[in-house]
Amino acid sequence: MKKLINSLIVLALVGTAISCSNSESGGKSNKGALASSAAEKVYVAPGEHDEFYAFMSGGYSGNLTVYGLPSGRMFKEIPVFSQFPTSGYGYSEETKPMLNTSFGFVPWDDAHHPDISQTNGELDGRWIFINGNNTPRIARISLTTFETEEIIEVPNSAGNHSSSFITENTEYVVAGTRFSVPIPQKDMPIKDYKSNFKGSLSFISVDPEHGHMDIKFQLMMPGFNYDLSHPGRDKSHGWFFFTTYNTEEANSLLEVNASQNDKDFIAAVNWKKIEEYVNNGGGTMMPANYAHNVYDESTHTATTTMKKEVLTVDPLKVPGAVYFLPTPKSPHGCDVDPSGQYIIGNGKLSADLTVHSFDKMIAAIEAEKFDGEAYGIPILKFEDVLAGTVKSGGLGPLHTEFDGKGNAYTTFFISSEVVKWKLGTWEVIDRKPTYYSVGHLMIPGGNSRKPFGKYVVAMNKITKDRYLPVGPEMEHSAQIYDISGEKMELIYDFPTHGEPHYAAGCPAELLKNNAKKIYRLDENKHPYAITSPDQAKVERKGNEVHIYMSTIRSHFTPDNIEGVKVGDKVYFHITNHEQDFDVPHGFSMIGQNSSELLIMPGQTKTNTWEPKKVGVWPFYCTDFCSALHQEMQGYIRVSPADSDIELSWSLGED
Ligand code: RUQ
Ligand code: CUA
Repeated sequence: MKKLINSLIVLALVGTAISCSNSESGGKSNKGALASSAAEKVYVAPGEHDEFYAFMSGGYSGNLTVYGLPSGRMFKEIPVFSQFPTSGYGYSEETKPMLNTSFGFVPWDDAHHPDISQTNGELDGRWIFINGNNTPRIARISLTTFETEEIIEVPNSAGNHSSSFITENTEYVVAGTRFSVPIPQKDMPIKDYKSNFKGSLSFISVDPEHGHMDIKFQLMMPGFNYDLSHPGRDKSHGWFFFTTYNTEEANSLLEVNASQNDKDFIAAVNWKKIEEYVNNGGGTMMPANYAHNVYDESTHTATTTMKKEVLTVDPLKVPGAVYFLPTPKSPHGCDVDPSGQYIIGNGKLSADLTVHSFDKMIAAIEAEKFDGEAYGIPILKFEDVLAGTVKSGGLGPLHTEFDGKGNAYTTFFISSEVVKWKLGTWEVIDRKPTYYSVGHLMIPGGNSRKPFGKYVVAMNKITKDRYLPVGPEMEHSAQIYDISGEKMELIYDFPTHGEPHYAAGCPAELLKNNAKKIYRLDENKHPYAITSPDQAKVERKGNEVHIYMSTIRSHFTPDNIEGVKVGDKVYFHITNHEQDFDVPHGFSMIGQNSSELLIMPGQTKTNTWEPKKVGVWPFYCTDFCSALHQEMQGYIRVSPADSDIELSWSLGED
């Protein structure tokens, strides 16, 4: 046991040493003639557009950021699981329900693995999905509005990490639990983990028209850690593959106790078979409690429905649906090549990569050649399913992507490098250092049938000396390599926000002409919307004051309001009457316990304010919207609670 710890420490130190030497050589080789040709490759002239979109998970920021490739310019941060004061997401009355869960309002998560919707195994540019790792959730984001439209909580899950990957016609978005837990949850001793805890793999159906998500079934698997997953594609469409670690089912000191087995498993799940079983009435409905939050674009409002049951499936009841493929050394990434033939397990404690063959797997299943079972699930023989081993010479492989030209690219965390190798011959073609300690990498479309293999982006965990220092914590660094030739060429570094784990990219053409520019006012069905500024009004209902407000360059209507009292709850329902691209107005009220609102053209949003002090209090527009933006302001007169001053407001007539 000690030995293993020691060897891990040695590996880690070797990694650091390599990092440092990389730093020097990298620094030098980036100068001179080479640097200028690299500069040309990433230079996007003023006014020109990038060739690709890149959506990078925000990790512990809980959000998703949008970049251009190859420029590395950040275009937007899309709030998903975290409140975002910049736009009022999670603060406005309309968007607060997006963050409801069975644990109450949870305004943060850890977002890891975005995946773009697909049709026939190719990116279709409709939606992007991303997982919330901490309080298990999946979000769906529209790729026309670039806003979060839906979040579904995943019950019976904990550490929703092998998620959110989608099947090749977006039939399902899949969520596997990293931590196994008692199902249903109950009070029990932790030491009784083994064989009592379970790991759920959730298959969440996606309605093809609107994208609405619904948990179709949860597969109740043995209590391992389900780390990452990818769908089969093309010939293996209908299957889903999950890496596992801690097949030892240890519950303490996992860095040692979960590294005992020489091999863990990739779980191969025939979801088509289970779908058929479920469609024929199979499975057990189990009581549950989880939130389903949906944002309606016409009312500009989200609502929460608490769901009360979930369909569970015992894998033993569906023979032929689940198999285990032995895979060395606590595999992390689980990646499937564009043809669907090769399933790659990246054993994070090994130097070699294990590649399984889908055809061999099917042959072994048909021949019923098993090597025992785990909790009744057949284990296939390692040699029978192995397609090949990549002798990489690197240390700590994590993730693999594909360029569509027969090559794969794998990141190595400990030796800080990207290794390019050939599918089928397993020979290493090239290797390039990363700065430093790379996690995931991304090729646009690199986990679909049709990758766009021009660039690979490496997302690194440690930045150190790559940028000017800004205190103890640096933004993480991404690096772009040109992969159009035989050898990779590092052409750019750029900082990212939060901790990007995975990313998804696509050609700009796929999205840019569909991006929404305004919300049409005549389609605005928000219950507090007003169709023109002259309908602005203020209503009192008990101690609630509802202000139906309009914004248009460069005034609020109404702008001055009197008759509000201490103890009231004031709702500002603000409709932006602009119908021009990129002309939002902002709204903020002194002393409000909330953020500003940023209201898009044609949209209605609501801010609340509970005045606590008598006086005359200003509000103003926060977005520099016109030459007279500084004039875009108003006052609320707040009188004592027992005052009899009538509500009144001005519509700008004077
Ligand atoms: S996981 S590198 Cu979610 Cu590999 Cu982060
Ligand atoms: Cu409206 Cu500034």
